[in-house]
Amino acid sequence: MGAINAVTDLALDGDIAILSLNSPPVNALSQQVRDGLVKAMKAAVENSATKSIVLICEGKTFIAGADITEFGKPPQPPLLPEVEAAIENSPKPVVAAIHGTALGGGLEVALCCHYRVAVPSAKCGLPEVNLGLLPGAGGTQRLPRIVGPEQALEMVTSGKHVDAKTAHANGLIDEIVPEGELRAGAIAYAKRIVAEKRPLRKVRDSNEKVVAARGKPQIFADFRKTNARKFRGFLAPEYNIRCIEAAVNLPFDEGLKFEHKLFVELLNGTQSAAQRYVFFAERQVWKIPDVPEDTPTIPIKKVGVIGAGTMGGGISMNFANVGIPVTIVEMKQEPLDRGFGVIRKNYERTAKSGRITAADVDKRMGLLTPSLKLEDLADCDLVIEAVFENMDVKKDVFGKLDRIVKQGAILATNTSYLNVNEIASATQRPEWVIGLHFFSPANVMRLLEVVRGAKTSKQVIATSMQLAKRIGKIAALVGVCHGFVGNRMLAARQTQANAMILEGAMPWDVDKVLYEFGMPMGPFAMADLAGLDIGWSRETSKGATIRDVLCEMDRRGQKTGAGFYDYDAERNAKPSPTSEKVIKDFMAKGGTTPRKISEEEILARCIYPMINEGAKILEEKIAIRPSDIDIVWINGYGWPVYRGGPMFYADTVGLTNVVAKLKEYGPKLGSDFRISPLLEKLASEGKRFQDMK
Ligand code: 3H9
Repeated sequence: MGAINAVTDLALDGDIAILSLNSPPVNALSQQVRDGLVKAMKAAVENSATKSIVLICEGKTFIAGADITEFGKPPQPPLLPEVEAAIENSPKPVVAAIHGTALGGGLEVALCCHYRVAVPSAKCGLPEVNLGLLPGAGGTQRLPRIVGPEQALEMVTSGKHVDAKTAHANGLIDEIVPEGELRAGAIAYAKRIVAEKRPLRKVRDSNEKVVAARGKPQIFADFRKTNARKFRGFLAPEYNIRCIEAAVNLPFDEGLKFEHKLFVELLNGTQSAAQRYVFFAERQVWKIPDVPEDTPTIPIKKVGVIGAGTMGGGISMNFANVGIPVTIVEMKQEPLDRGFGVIRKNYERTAKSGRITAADVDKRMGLLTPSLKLEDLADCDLVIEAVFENMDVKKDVFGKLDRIVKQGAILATNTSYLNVNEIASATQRPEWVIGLHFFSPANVMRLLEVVRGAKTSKQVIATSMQLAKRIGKIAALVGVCHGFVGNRMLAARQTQANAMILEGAMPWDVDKVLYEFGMPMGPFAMADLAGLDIGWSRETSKGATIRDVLCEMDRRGQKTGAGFYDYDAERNAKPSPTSEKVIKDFMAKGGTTPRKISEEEILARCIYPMINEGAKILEEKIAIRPSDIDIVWINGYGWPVYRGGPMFYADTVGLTNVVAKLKEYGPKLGSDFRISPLLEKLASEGKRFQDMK
């Protein structure tokens, strides 16, 4: 008894052995933890004074899974199945005592215990799918034996955590013990098991639920069909489904073998490598080298938003959702009323779907105050401007805000392109000015680009990042340049997409390639969705671009039923003979003979110039690290997570290949195109973006 190793301890409480783990931050199953568990189990079993064993964790959580940092390195014994066998085959009952989260390998270990107790705040889940994996230590075989194949399918493919109450109801947890009394509750439970001489219950032996689903392939066919859109492009959900199918159709040990085979395949594949990379990227993005974590922040108790349009309304909802009151200012009553109407409708739609209650709608609406006067923003702690994208207009607004808003408040612009330093120069307090670039629809999209001006104070940056977390966003800190990180790279892609439709590719050819690559839609479908007339006016239109001509023909995108595509009443897109003619006429006028452009060229010319732009962004220190760029693209533009973002993707392609292709297509990329020196340097040194320090 006593310390087994640095992270494992065994103690006696009467005849109950308490096996406790203490491996911060999340008690992940590192080699040391696995080793400790095997040794501690052996010691507990061999100790004649022990009748039962309680497995419990110190710190904020039960075991949160395998140690993800060990993946991709040679496995070090003892492996997880050995740990599990030591527990499951113990002749003395083992009780898992769960608090925080029992996730992945953590839940798999708990499933090898003979009984499980948890506090009400605990959660269980198999989130491996989010890392491009499947539960590879028996989870796919044991879980359906407890909760049934339907619920198991849902849990392993969504990765969602189940709360203790639900877990108790579906048999995953045997007993809920009072909050804060886990240890005592688990010991009491273990004593009861011993006193009542309960059997050594092994999940692996419980076949009732899986047998009941045998011969019903429809369960799986239906599940695949319902989720086809959500799973598009991902390998892991399908592999998880196959494993649950195996649990239903194969004996336990064969199911385990099948699971192991598929797990290894996923683990060695690029998708999981990408998704594991994203897991860490999402955590890195909050870390700002020159803004320490203990930088003081400003309490944000009241927010002002200027503009009740799509952006302003969406931005305001984020704050109301977390209980922060917002004053929304418009210049005229009519757009103000319209904006409030749209917000209410949005909330009501969410309420209808059951995600919030009718009372929530009223509460959130009650936090929003309409106003026609900037003066009403005087006592706000943060004011976000979401007015027309024009420098003069923005400077005018900031000049006024500077005079009206109290000192010590953050003045933020939601500009998506403009120079935040110039906007800040319209005030006497540029250190209080920052860009908060929300993505449309602002109440839905997870990304926030926090744009640091040359003079923005660290306190303002720290507050903005903290606030982003509070409203459920993922924030990337970026520097000032035209379009910041996301839109600047988007422009590089758009230039090529526009060029290619003047060389012979049709908009739907380009879109198809990007859709198949995994993007939610291609650039032309996206333009149609956004509206081709953004920033366009009939008065100034010169008919110089295809977009000009389409707008002049009132083909302004989905909202007018036509743009690059034709749309039916349900807004289904069809390739349009009209826009095809517009494009061909354009080419004829320019004397271009259309040529067949291969899918490979379309992909390379869309993606590689983006990567090149990303490299320039790094050179200019507009982004802190390559993975921040990937976070922007995944969360702001729907870049497929299983490709890890453009910079990670470049690493998988190999930077020398990227450079070679950029050189090959060079003459077609436009006279302004230059290869980034950083990209060339990394390529010539055989390095990856991930190797940048
Ligand atoms: C698995 O189990 C495979 C098995 O089926 C099969 C094996 C054969 N490993 O998120 P936080 C770090 S796959 C290593 O900010 P929170 C994290 O990087 C695994 N490190 O805290 C961060 O480090 P830093 C299945 C991990 O309170 C720190 O811990 N399990 C791991 O917001 C704090 O993390 C999962 O996928 C790990 N497993 O959330 C669970 N987990 O401070 C993944 C975390 O240096 N983890 N770290 O940035 C989570 O979902 C959340 O971390 C959790 C806590 C909910 C636990």
